[in-house]
Amino acid sequence: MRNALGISRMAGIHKADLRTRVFPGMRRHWFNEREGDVMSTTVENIQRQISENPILVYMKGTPQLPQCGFSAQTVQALMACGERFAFVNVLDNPDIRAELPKVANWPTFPQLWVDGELVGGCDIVVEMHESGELETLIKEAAAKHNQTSSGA
Ligand SMILES: N[C@@H](CCC(=O)N[C@@H](CS)C(=O)NCC(=O)O)C(=O)O
Repeated sequence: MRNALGISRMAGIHKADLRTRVFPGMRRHWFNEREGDVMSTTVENIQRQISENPILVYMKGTPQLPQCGFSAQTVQALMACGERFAFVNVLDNPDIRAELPKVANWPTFPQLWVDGELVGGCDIVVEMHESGELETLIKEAAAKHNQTSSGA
């Protein structure tokens, strides 16, 4: 599914928001927040998160401690793919919880975004996981990103 944000890659280097974290746990990294990000609007922060993180899930709670069954099922499917992904806990970010459904044209959480595009919520992710489609999508996104970041 195409997202409604019309996001394009942003020029320059942006460090991810503090509130965007990378899972799985043993290799987890917390990114430093750019000073300027404090001045950004919520929509700008969302756009940056989506453009900087090839595999990103907006969820309730954290991958270790999901606070909703839909988010739990989604991260379980995602973790089964074995690739690093970023998450944003919308319970810690009420501004993002309020804005993202409007700009994404998707009313609920979780939301999985891959390569700047909205894949869908729990039902779609679980269905794709069962068909094997999710793993293919995630592996391809991770491989493409690894290639790009190694300068290949
Ligand atoms: N069928 C949806 C279920 C998700 C859902 O209903 N989420 C609700 C409850 S967690 C939600 O995000 N409501 C809006 C909100 O809490 O901000 C899916 O596939 O993701």
